[in-house]
Amino acid sequence: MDKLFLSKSSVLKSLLLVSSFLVALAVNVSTVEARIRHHKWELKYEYKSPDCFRKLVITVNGRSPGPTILAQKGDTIVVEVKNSLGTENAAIHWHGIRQIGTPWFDGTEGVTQCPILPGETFTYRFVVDRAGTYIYHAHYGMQREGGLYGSIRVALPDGESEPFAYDYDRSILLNDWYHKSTYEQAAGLSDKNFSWVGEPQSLLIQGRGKFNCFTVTDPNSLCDTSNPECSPYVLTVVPGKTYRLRLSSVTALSALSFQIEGHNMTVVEADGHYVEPFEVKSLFIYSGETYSVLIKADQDPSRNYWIQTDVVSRKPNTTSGSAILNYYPNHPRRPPPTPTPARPQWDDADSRLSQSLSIKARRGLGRPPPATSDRVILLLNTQNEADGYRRWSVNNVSFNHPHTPYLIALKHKLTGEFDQTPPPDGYDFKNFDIWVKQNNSNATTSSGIYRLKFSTTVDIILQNANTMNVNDSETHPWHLHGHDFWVLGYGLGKFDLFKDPKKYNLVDPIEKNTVPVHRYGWTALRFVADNPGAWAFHCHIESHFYMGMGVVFEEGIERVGKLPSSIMGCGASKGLGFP
Ligand SMILES: *[C@@H]1O[C@H](CO)[C@@H](O)[C@H](O)[C@H]1NC(C)=O
Ligand SMILES: *[C@@H]1O[C@H](CO)[C@@H](O)[C@H](O)[C@H]1NC(C)=O
Ligand SMILES: *[C@@H]1O[C@H](CO)[C@@H](O)[C@H](O)[C@H]1NC(C)=O
Ligand SMILES: *[C@@H]1O[C@H](CO)[C@@H](O)[C@H](O)[C@H]1NC(C)=O
Ligand SMILES: *[C@@H]1O[C@H](CO)[C@@H](O)[C@H](O)[C@H]1NC(C)=O
Ligand SMILES: *[C@@H]1O[C@H](CO)[C@@H](O)[C@H](O)[C@H]1NC(C)=O
Ligand SMILES: *[C@@H]1O[C@H](CO)[C@@H](O)[C@H](O)[C@H]1NC(C)=O
Ligand SMILES: *[C@@H]1O[C@H](CO)[C@@H](O)[C@H](O)[C@H]1NC(C)=O
Ligand SMILES: [Cu+2]
Repeated sequence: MDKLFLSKSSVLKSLLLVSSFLVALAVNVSTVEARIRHHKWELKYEYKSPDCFRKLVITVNGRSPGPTILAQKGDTIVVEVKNSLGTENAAIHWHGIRQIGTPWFDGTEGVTQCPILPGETFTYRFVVDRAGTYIYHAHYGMQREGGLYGSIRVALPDGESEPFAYDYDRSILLNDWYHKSTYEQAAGLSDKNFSWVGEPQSLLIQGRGKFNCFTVTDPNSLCDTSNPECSPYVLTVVPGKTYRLRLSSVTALSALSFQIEGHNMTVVEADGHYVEPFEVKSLFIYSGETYSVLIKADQDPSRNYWIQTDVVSRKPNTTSGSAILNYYPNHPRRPPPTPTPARPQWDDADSRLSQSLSIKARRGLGRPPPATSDRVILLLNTQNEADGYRRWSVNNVSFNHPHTPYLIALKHKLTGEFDQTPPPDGYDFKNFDIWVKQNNSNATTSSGIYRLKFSTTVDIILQNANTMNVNDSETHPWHLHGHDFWVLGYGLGKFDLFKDPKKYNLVDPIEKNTVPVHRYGWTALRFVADNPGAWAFHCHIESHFYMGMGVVFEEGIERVGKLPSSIMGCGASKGLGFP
């Protein structure tokens, strides 16, 4: 018996050896064979009716949202973008991809590249170095809200598995939708007679929404609620199975809630990082954020359920966005027998702050942040006027980007191309009243940037305040390019430079690339400036960034390799990069 047992165990051992060899081989094969994923895209304006109202939409290969990029960690993504927009420039940002070693393919017009001119083809080439849920979208003017966006899903290498189990994986993009063109909106925002974009006309789930066509008064507009382009998105589930939903928000303005009638969701991933799981009935999601949630199809399978998104944080004037959770084999178009779920209270700021605080790194899988930082930058967000124009400013400086992209100007030492005075690291913190209606008509505009010492640790505190309207403060989702940051804390009221850092979470902070700054509140972040390049950090609300709510960080520019000539051609970069 003993002998048999022994020999059995040695057989087992050698089996184990063989299988671990196979695993190692598989790992090596997948690293060696990290694939090149080649995509050919054409951008076009086409008439579409995503919410039943017909308007010109930017499509990628005929679609909006564009095609989903599927890849495995370590793969190289190559996207050949042909700009067939006719009379409009373009640039595409790969949101959440850090572009390590390829800062010139971040896709941020004015920061990392010249725009892609109509008729031209530009090739992006970058490595997806971490598994997770990401997005891509236009980063030229307010072009994203024209419809140029899509999902990126990066899987783990073969043989590695997620710290949670699921049967199926689905990507769902959330968006708000305007009927006016980007140009009408931009013209209103940049007029001295300021005209605000207003609330969106509808909310889209995976590119589909429903506008109430009866309210259309313009006889020339085409709005048809029976158009199949605006039939609701259907998520079909098999009873008993678990689904991983990869939710991303690309809204132009709105903070959203997302819920599925009768089903709780377990949050497991945020911006490509594992979250210590927690359950929600409603997920709050801000523009530029991505989450994975798990849902189990464990409810009465004889019916369908509502999937619903709503505007929160601003007084809504937009009907809910709806989709259908379809239990197989029910008919996918069969409406749920129940009324649509109640909206979460739009002004329930406590629930939103509380959810932000719940998002922690998964135990044992988070990277701890450096214990201290080398530099602290306080960024006060205010609304004001500059030269008679309504603007958003950071430390009294409203951002205007120059004609020559920073990356090129910095690398080629074209010092005349942007303001060499860096914006301030803080503001008159003690005396500033964040609760009072802002009344500063003398903010300055500048193209100055923050120069960070390479490899240093930087803390950023984003401080929110009242706008130029009485009793009004808005939620701003800030997005950092080229990095993830640790979210060290959120608070309400004025940040206290001496007391609040003592309460930072240095144990299990989540890493993210986008965070909300809550109304009248602050958010503290920490990141290491170790990715050579020039990186935008800005409010992800289209009109806010357009109105100056952003900054640029430079780090390690001397380490940036030779810039590809394809990013050049505008401003002072004309003729650069050509022998
Ligand atoms: C896989 O690659 C690693 C490092 O590249 C090497 O040490 C290891 O021996 C390789 N394994 C196999 C099975 O080839
Ligand atoms: C300012 O714009 C509004 C529409 O947004 C218009 O009704 C008004 O006449 C304009 N005022 C001036 C002085 O141009
Ligand atoms: C609210 O929506 C209605 C109907 O679409 C529209 O007429 C009105 O201008 C909107 N109000 C605001 C403040 O956006
Ligand atoms: C969802 O969570 C709530 C609160 O934790 C609980 O009361 C409810 O029963 C859960 N619903 C389902 C379907 O699990
Ligand atoms: C706004 O600033 C102007 C100029 O400093 C001042 O005259 C005015 O009283 C201020 N208004 C308020 C409401 O603070
Ligand atoms: C911003 O500039 C205005 C006008 O120059 C000044 O009154 C105000 O104190 C400044 N605010 C801050 C926070 O520095
Ligand atoms: C803005 O600056 C102008 C010119 O420097 C000055 O006359 C005016 O009083 C300033 N206004 C405020 C509100 O500081
Ligand atoms: C602003 O808020 C304060 C405090 O809550 C309140 O006393 C005041 O009436 C509000 N003002 C307006 C115009 O709503
Ligand atoms: Cu904002």
